[in-house]
Amino acid sequence: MGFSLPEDPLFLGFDSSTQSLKATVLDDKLTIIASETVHFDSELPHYKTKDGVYRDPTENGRIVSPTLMWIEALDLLLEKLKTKVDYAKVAAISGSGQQHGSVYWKKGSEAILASLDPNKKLLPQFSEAFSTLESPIWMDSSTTQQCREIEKAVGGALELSKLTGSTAHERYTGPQIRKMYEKKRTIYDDTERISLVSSFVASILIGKYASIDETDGAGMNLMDIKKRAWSKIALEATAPDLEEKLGKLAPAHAVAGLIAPYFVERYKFKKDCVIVQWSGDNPNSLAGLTLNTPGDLAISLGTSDTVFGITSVAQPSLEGHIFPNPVDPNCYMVMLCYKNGSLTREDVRNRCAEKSWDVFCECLEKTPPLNGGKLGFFYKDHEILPPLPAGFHRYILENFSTRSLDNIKEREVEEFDPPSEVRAIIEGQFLSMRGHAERFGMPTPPKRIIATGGASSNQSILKSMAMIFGCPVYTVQRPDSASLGAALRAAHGWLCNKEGRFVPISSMYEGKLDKTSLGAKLAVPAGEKDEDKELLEKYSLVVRKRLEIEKRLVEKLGRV
Ligand code: ADP
Ligand code: XUL
Repeated sequence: MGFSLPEDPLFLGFDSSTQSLKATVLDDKLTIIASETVHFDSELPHYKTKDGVYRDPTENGRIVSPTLMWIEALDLLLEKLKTKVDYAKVAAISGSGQQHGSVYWKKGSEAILASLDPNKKLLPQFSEAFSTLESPIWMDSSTTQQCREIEKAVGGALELSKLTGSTAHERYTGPQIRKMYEKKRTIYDDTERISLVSSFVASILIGKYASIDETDGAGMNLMDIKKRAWSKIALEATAPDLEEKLGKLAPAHAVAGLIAPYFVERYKFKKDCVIVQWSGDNPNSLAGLTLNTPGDLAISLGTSDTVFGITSVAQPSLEGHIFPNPVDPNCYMVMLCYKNGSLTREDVRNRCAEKSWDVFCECLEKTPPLNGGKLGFFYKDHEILPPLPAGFHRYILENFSTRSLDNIKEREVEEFDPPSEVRAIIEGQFLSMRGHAERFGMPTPPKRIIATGGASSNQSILKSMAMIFGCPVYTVQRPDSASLGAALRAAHGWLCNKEGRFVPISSMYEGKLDKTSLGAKLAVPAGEKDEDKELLEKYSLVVRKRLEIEKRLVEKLGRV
């Protein structure tokens, strides 16, 4: 049975990401009718961010973003978008936020949210609303001590993972909050509400504190993944009086509230426009890519690189993350996350390919698959997976034509020639993703991969992905699946609200996906020739060799 949407409505999805704020607007046929972006570094240069963030020179691993920049970006985006979209037609809005980042609302700020003056921009009205103006974000790696303390308090890393879906990770919000409590007690005590980036923007849109959604909430080391409720044990292990500062949890498809009068008066949104719970960027991408088959794998190549899929059983382990599926309350999403994604590819492009993606592609095309045994580990920033400090490690595999792992030896070298360096970063990233995805129980080989994120527009990169994983690679119409997913979730939340019950999201596009802007298109077919299969076998060997070398690097350089 299909569901029809109201006549002529529009659905607006935002994505508040590391480097930009984006918006995608869908009509009732689920076709993209408009999109817009505000790029932080170039359009809001007065915040002096680099890649949307500040890397604190005085504290190793501390990375934050200016909270007010995200608000000014919203002012600017709404101004830019109003020339393209009739806001009065928007039936529902939802959004996506970079995961884990946190915002600290000062005591008394809910009153600010409730009384916004439509004659003024948002920015000046929030200057006194936060107990700190610097939001810790997902790139931060300064909370190792707090991670170990929390794990110890709950009975170990595996116990925490079984409870919350992940072992403690530096970027996760719980360890970040604990650090705030331990090191900046006044800020913690002055705070009445802690929001994630997702619930923070949703709060502005509804004019009161929005709940944290259960999916993004799983990226905090604070939520019981099975009960989808705050875990008392994890809360106590993190900081006192935390539950009241976090507020309630809500499912991702729930309505957070009606749009605040500010937006009705200033931008002419309709009073009955609903704000559907915002969620994290990876969960929104999962929705936007319409991932609903366990054999499908999605790879997002954005500021961070992520690999994700869906599963009906939650089996948290020491590696990877489990979150509730944002569009299906009966299942979960599994995910791996790499910090060294696009910014590290850009670093290699700038050093070895004349700062040009075209030259970067030429390098990839003129070097052979397997790179003559040249294997690279490139970490411009402290890496999450594996947990290794910044550094570059290059090896040449010898006796590499053999079929046995034991015979392959590696020799460390200082540098590669520029084209090989380019191939080494791309192959290295995909070999690692494949190895860890297999270890985490994701399908091998996947039935197909759907690629998204800024770098998924690069065909040469996708070709390497198809070769290393041994499956076809699909892409979506636009590489920005997070804001698209948010727009789709806005429509889904609107529908569930109208029906007064949960409605499967697939009912909105089943049988007509290709006629919407959501359909995935084949970008690179799987190699079917004998030589492709032989190549895949060799890559399988290199995956194992890479994990072996990686383990040694972690033993030598990683943190305890
Ligand atoms: P975010 O995670 O902030 O949403 P995006 O998904 O928008 O990031 O990706 C932005 C990144 O996309 C840029 O940092 C850039 O490195 C990368 N990118 C853009 N075009 C290409 C290309 N042709 N080849 C490889 N990478 C690209
Ligand atoms: C996921 C993660 C990153 C951010 C990027 O755990 O840390 O993918 O969500 O915005």
